[in-house]
Amino acid sequence: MKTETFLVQGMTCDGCVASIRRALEGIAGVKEARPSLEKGEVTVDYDPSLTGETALRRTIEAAGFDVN
Ligand code: 9UX
Repeated sequence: MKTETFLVQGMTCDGCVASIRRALEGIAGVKEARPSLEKGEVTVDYDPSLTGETALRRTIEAAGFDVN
């Protein structure tokens, strides 16, 4: 298991938090996604043999947020 934290821009309410969590937890290999509205971050626990940083990043962007 690997844990990675991404800075997310545009996550401004609990609806955003829920959709980011749902999008990331829909990826095979993602065990848990924990967005923080206060910090503007999302921390993801995932199995690096099933997914990776690029796929996670693209999923956050596809959900409508900027990530760095
Ligand atoms: Mo809240 Mo986020 O109404 O795109 S869901 S701002």
